[in-house]
Amino acid sequence: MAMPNHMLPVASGSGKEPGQEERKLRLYVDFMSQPSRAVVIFSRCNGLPVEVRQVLIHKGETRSPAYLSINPLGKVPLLEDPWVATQITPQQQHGDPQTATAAEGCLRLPESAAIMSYLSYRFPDLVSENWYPRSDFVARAQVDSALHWYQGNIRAGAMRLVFHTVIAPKLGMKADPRVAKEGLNTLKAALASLESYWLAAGRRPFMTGPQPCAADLLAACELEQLRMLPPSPGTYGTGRTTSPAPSLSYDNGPASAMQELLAPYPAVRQWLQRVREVCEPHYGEAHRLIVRAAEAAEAKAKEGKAQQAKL
Ligand SMILES: N[C@@H](CCC(=O)N[C@@H](CS)C(=O)NCC(=O)O)C(=O)O
Repeated sequence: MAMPNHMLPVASGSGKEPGQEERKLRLYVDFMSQPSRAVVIFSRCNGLPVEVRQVLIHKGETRSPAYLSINPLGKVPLLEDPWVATQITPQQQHGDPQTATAAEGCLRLPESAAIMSYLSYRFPDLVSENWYPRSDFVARAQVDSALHWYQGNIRAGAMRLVFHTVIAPKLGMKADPRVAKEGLNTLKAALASLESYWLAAGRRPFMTGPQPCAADLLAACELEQLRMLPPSPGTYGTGRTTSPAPSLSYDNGPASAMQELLAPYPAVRQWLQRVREVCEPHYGEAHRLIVRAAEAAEAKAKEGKAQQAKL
């Protein structure tokens, strides 16, 4: 693909040029962030020359002046490609548009879906077409369609539910139970569409076909966030979990609220397991922190119950 004029030529393939050290791109992430994990897993599954740098949300690092200077949006993930220069417009510099002049800077890209699409074109020799198609525009449109749907449905539901149930109090923010409930309703509708439309009730192994794409990764990582929900039988569904429970053998983390939510959707449960298996060992590694956090929360809840029982 022709490179726009304002960009410097970039190395293709592995990121290595003869006689040069490996040129690494930088990926700013927090492993508690679902789109961050998806981009890390994508990079590792495809063997990309990407250095992961952690920015801890709970420590306020996404709002620190140092991080805001490279990403004024204050969000992770962010990809930095030091080998691609872009013209930064006066508006992007946040300076006075009357006096500021355009400056050279390196490419800094927010938004997980855009990052995965960029990496697919940036490293065409490494990223297999199924993750984000380059040559088949119909296949690409299908993946784009799944990516857009994920943002407005799976993420919109799960993120609001988890944020307004567990994350907000942890960050010292006010949780709004009404928003959590709206998130739960959005998530249930999204799970029903994932089951019947995207996975064709189990006839389609992944969201857009026989192999996983970027949307499968994002949606799966978003659903893993449900591990953080406190067990509360009956809150998220009928109170029933699946029997047998979905295989969580790779980590054995607590997941009862998650199991309750996924109970009515057999194709979704099988698909989630498939995504995990296809992406191992990177999937398990990227989820280690969230599994540990969920285990700690469960232990604390049990301790609280035991204390109450003593009173
Ligand atoms: N749509 C964005 C979402 C980015 C986002 O919301 N990131 C959250 C974590 S999941 C974040 O960085 N929050 C930190 C903050 O708001 O300070 C993507 O897919 O990359």
